[in-house]
Amino acid sequence: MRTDTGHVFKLEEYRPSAYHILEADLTFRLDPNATQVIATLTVERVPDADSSVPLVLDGDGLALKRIAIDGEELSSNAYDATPDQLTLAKLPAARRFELLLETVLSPDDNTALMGLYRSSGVYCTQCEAEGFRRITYFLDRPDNLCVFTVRIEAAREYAPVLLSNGNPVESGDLGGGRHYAVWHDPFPKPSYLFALVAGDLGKITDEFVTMSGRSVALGIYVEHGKEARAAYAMDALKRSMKWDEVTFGREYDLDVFNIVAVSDFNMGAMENKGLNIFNDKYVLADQETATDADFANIEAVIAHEYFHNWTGNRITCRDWFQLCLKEGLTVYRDHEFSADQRSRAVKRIAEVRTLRAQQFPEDQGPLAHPVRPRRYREINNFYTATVYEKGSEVVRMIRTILGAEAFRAGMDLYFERHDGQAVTIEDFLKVFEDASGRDLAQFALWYHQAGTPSITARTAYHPAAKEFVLDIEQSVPPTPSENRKRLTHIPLAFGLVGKDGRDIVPGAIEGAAVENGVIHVRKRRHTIRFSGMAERPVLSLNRGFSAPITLSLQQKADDRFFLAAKDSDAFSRWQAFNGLLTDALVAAFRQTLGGKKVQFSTRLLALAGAIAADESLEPAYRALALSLPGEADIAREIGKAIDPDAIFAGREALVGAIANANKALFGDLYASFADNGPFSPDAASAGQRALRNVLLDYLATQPEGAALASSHFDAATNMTDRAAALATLVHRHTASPEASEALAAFEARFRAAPLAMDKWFQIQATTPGSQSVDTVRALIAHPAFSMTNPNRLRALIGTFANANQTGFNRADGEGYRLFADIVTRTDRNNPQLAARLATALRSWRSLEPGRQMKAREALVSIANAGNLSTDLRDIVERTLA
Ligand code: 0A1
Ligand code: ZN
Repeated sequence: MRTDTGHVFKLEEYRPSAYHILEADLTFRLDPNATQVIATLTVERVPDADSSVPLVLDGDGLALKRIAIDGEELSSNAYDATPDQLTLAKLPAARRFELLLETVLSPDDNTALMGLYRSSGVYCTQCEAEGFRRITYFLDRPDNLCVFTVRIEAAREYAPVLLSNGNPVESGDLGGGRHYAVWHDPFPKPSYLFALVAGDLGKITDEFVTMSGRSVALGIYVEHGKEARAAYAMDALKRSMKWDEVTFGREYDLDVFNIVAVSDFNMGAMENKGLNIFNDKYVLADQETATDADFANIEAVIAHEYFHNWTGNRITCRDWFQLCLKEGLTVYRDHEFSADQRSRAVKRIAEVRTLRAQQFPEDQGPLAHPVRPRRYREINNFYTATVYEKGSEVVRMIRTILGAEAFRAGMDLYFERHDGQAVTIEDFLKVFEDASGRDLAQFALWYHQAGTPSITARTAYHPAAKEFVLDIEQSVPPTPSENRKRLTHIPLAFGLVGKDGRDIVPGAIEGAAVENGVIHVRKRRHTIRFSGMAERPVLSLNRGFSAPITLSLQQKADDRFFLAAKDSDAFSRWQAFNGLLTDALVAAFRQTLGGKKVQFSTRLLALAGAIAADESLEPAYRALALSLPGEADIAREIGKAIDPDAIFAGREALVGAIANANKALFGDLYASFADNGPFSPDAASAGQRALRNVLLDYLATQPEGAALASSHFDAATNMTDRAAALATLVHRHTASPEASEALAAFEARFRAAPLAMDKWFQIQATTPGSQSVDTVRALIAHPAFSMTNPNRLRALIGTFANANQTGFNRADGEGYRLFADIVTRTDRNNPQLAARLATALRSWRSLEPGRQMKAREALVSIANAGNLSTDLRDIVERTLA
């Protein structure tokens, strides 16, 4: 493992390379501890570069066995090879030459899961962002586009399946129990998209006929015996391929498209050209082991990786500062796909909840960075919610500003102009300017400036003048190393809602550009006058969350209740109700802290009942609306001096109050959903299960709650219901015999199913209260747990740190200490995973002073552990700064 050099990479220091690797012919002779890699690279000096410019190739922990140029072995004074770099100072005068490199690798010792490693005996690779340099020396940068031909040799018994990028060319026997396969990818690509898989895997196959009539052979490879669980992923793949043709005119370009599921993977999945490699949790699903959320995630991740074929692979990033170019855009595309496949309003609400829960705290804490950062020490630490989720919101805003048609014209131009190139955010914005004739210079600040902009708004109605006046002010709070912010272009979708719930169309509008229901806020302050308003409207602002901002709108309670019941925009109705709940929860927190009795308005409790029973709303929507803001959401709203125990108590009080006020109604509704027929993972059926399970959680606060949840658990015929009932039992009736029996039954049933056991770990890791630290410590010793498998570690430790506010933030600091210990231990094997886990401490400064001190001590203990990876040191130092 490389230790930290402290080097900071800067956007302005980007320089094109003097050399280009045009072709790479790679031969892999696979062996668990001594894999031989022979790379024959066709290298070309760029036209105006001098042959005295050395060729410097990236490496990471490599051992060079052989080196030759144009067939001649090099003497040792002709090059300088360290594990992390190969420098060739004496090069042929000819511009083009062939460089041969031989390295030897030990996949079984690769615990970082970057480069070539083995997962459950299967050889696989992960090269984004800088993993290819752990395989051979290379220009391991995304602007070097290269044609790869790959020959894989392995023992047939252990690795009957041999896969790489592109199309299969040849395969055959080598004698001695070994065999080979050759793959060729005609599309020049950066090294981060290289992939190889070899192992003994089961397979399902299918076919997709593209819009121009070409047949593509589809394959999904999984562990033997798990083939049936890949069917949903295959269906999602075919729907994704079709959708990209219909929605963006994008056709698939190779003869084959393969997906491989592995059980040890640092992230969700990887878009390697023609050979996507997936964390198996985003491939495997059936009703027995996967929840409805798992099915939805599989659909989204399959689509995401597939969509990268155009947004990422055919058009890639010039450098890693441009990561959002492919990620923000591809997330936007997968969001749209899911919205089209499911319910648009429900999908949007879920996206906004995720954005607020994950990106807002990042943007408001020590790890804040622009969507396109200008600096990094370790690029692995920039696969963040800001780059992905806020990056997607920025693309969504471009569409809002331009309108659907000009946006599509811009995307068409992007594909036409930049196919086969490695480009920048400036290139991306330019296509939309060219396609629409609009100036996006001010808008571009969304990419360059960190921080969540905030809008404050006030309204007044003047009946005599029939005028409605809206005052808007924008500001962006300072973030680390960016004190002064500039004003950006914020597209605010809005409606002026009349008494009957319908939008009123105003007469003249003055004070800001307003087009198609969108206010274009560009200045610090705007006073917007709507004339011809015969009645006082209620303002519905930032509809559909058209801009990722925080909004403080001074609005009377009556108006908010009105919007929650009447707004014609479903998202805004949810937003209004969610805002009312959040305010009630903040008030409950303050009452708890002040030792006062916690009280809620009967109107709010009744509205919860009305939403639950509103047949005009789809069940999935009702379920989301009734899922109260989480403890972390409430903490973010409060902002400082957080006492998680008081937040928890206030939230529990509201759950109880809603349940008490709506007992009979919830009971009847719950019963009405009881028999929902044979299982189907479709969105409508999932919505019914979601609503029924939310109702169960409320009903479980009542005297017969444990018995009800227990029978729900026993009667469950699918994982969604089983896991929901288990969570309700374990969280609401922690010490009850029903909870222990259900935990034992679940464990007995799924002991040998790791992805299902992850749910068992997660549910226990999120049990509220201080004793959960001990529960987590005990579970670390459970035979199904593993300190090296990323999914297990995230399920138990990641979930505990991110989703158990009262346990993790235990007042004596024991949660932090346990966490710091695991993070430091993980860093020795897998720096990327350790660094990601460590981000759970990013909001430590908003805690009350006692916990703040304890959290800081934990961070300092990690920093002082010695021999930290660049990944972990970068996160810990920025968090403490
Ligand atoms: N490009 C992938 C994300 C990814 C990034 C780094 C990885 O290294 C372990 C793996 C995957 C995506 O957006 O899906
Ligand atoms: Zn991606």
